[in-house]
Amino acid sequence: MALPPALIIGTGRWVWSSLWHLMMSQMAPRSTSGAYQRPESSFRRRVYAASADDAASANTGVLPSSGANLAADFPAESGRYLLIVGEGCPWAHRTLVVRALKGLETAIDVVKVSPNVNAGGWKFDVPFEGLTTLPELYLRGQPGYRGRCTVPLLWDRQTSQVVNNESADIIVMLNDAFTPWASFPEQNLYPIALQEAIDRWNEKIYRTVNNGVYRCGFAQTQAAYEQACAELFETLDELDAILEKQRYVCGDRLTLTDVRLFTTLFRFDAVYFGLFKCNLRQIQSYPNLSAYLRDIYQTPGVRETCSLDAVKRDYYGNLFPLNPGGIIPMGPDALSFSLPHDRETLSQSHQAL
Ligand SMILES: N[C@@H](CCC(=O)N[C@@H](CS)C(=O)NCC(=O)O)C(=O)O
Repeated sequence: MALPPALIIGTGRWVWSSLWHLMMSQMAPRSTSGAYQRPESSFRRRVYAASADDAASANTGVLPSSGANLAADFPAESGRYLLIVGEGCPWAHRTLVVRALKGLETAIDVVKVSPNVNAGGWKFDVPFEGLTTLPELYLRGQPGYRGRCTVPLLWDRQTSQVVNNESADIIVMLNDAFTPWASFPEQNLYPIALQEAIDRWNEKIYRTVNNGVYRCGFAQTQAAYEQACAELFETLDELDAILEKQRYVCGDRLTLTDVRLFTTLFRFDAVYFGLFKCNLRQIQSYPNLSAYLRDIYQTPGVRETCSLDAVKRDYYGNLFPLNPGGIIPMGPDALSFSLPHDRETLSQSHQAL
């Protein structure tokens, strides 16, 4: 005799929602109100410019000061440091964009990881120094490490240590410390004159947009989701209005703020709109934000760091609690990023230096 449908439905809902809460609590730590709380990055050490003259700008105070002169620990050198990245990850993508804009390809190698579908976490695309997974590398750098094993990370080959695994720090170091080996040493994405505006925008855009999309997608209550979603679109509306009059967020030159905003906007319509329920509007329906997104995408070097297929594969294929069927949507069409943006005239200098 068949089971009554109500029993099947009730049991199925109970089992699935219990598992969902369990998996979400592992994947997305939350507050008591169900809001997503991103864990702090564990490694915040700094690569120092070999001499003060080498720094692209004086960025004292940007990274936590460690007191004594650490230049001896992590001096900038060509070929010594590695960036470990996952192509789908927006935080790792920031580091690839800055590396390309500064022209640091010969000074800093990149090693790629991909999601470890069944075990969770990241694994190397090609075994790295005899290791197959990213947690193994973190453990090599710090025996006994029990924190999260995230990308991006800056790895010191010479001392086998994780220098830093916070993208916000790494992009400042890439901008400042490696200028002697940069193909584009004049490219300064964090100029002193704009640092206050850059820091102010970064803080707001991080909270409401970069991490805001995660606060929507990883919310575990309706109220937490609605608050994150409202804050996200309030900032996007504000940015769209600002970008009507100026080419970049902090004026007429490209800065770290634009890089940080870009990697979230690039993923928005393909992933965050649907999977993370950020669906009050698509970026393509914002006239200025969408042209701005195309403008940065078409800045020399940036397009090569972008893979929409990898982004969709990593999010839809691996965030199991959000997409248990694992089906990857076909759209949107990445070709739209190459359409004209017509924003050159907004910039006095007419170029992105
Ligand atoms: N605040 C970090 C966040 C990095 C991060 O969360 N990366 C994700 C991929 S998008 C990750 O590696 N997650 C693996 C995990 O949490 O175990 C940064 O900006 O570098």
